[in-house]
Amino acid sequence: RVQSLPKGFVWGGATAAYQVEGATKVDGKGKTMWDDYLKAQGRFSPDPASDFYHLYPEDIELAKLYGLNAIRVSIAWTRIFPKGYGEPNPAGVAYYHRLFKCCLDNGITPYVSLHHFDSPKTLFDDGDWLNRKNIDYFVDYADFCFKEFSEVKNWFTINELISLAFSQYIQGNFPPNHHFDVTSGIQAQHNELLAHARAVNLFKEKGYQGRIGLIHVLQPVYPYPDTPANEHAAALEDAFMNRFLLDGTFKGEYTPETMALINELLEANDAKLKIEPGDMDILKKASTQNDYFGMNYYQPSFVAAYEGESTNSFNGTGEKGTSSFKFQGVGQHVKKPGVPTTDWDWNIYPAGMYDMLKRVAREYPNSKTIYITENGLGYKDKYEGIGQLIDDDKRIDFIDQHVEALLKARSEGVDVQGYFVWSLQDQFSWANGYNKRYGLFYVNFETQAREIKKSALWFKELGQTLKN
Ligand code: BGP
Repeated sequence: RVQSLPKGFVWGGATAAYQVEGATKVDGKGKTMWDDYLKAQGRFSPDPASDFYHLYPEDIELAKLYGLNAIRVSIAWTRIFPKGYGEPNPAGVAYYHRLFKCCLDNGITPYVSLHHFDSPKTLFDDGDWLNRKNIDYFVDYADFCFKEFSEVKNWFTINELISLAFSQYIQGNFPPNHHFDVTSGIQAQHNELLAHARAVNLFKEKGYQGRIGLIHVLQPVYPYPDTPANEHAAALEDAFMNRFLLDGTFKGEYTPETMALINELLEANDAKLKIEPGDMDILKKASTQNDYFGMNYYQPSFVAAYEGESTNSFNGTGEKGTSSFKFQGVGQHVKKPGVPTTDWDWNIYPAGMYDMLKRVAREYPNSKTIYITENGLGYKDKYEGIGQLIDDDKRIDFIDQHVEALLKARSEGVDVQGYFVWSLQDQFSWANGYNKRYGLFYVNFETQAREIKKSALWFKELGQTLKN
């Protein structure tokens, strides 16, 4: 077990606006790409989620009580600009000032993302990130927030560019539910990178105070079994999931080696990427100006070569063994014996975090300081009644092993300065609903009462080592 945290370590919990706030129809909020979609789907509602819109003082208080010194939150674009652009909505602006004040008053530093999977519905209908006009609107929104919320000193532009592109256009579990639409999948990645880069360049040009970066979820891809053909499959998937975005972010170019892999993957799928004149200059300029890097880590994939047609099935119910993923001309996901998986078929593999931290530090020095901005275990926690401690030893083991991997990388020179558990409290999961819980604090979604999990006690104990 991890015994103590390094001095000055950021020890936080993560949330995202749409997953915790609820209150999707109040105070002038505009619709996101999710509202009508979830309603039509009829599986679960984003209201009231964890009702963080009203209960944030309680959750911040809990964070403080249980030894956290930081929180990740995101601003809902549609609370500020209900249509994504136009006149700002004063009630939305006021809400975030109240939230940030509450964090700061309690000694909880807010780390704030501008986009966490919740594109405004109006812009989504117009093509979302595939429409370059979206980039202009995003930059205007970012500029407004930088200026308005000067109490925020730690910014992230976009959360998990790949998850959005991949879930929307490849895996098909986020709206608009395309499967293996590879052209859109790669184009969305490039366009999101441009939006990020333009926001960073603007932040620096205008001399805003504070730090800025973005968040990538990194998913190491290992060949299994380790043969030359499977190694190549792993390299192809890695290029699509990690390398293209890391290159674009921290090198300001897609290197020839990266593009060779990407082009092979595009050709195998009859797909195209369009880069317009000037795009690469924007990426280049931003590539050295990120102040830090937020790395989310959950799991690796194990991959074997695959030449058949693309097909997949997404496990969004927690019925173990129901997922599959086969990507034409790229590879197929396989299970590696001995690697445990969750009920949602996610591999549990802490060494993957270590490998990725080392790789980023080695290959992308412009990433500078790294924070683990999400890591955690989705689990069907069992409610024990009001005031009863919830036993989540599995989660403690998971977090403990990952923090250990982080500290190992750190002891070998990787500049990693913080860890945010996903998630602070139980919340709404985009494609899985409410039975996939991640929180340190249990949320009774019927009553909105919070209960303490054992993992919160564990978190507190380690948090206390920061005070010594
Ligand atoms: C990340 C997202 C989060 C969150 C988490 C867990 O990709 O940034 O928003 O939901 O993964 O994923 P899930 O809810 O699908 O289990």
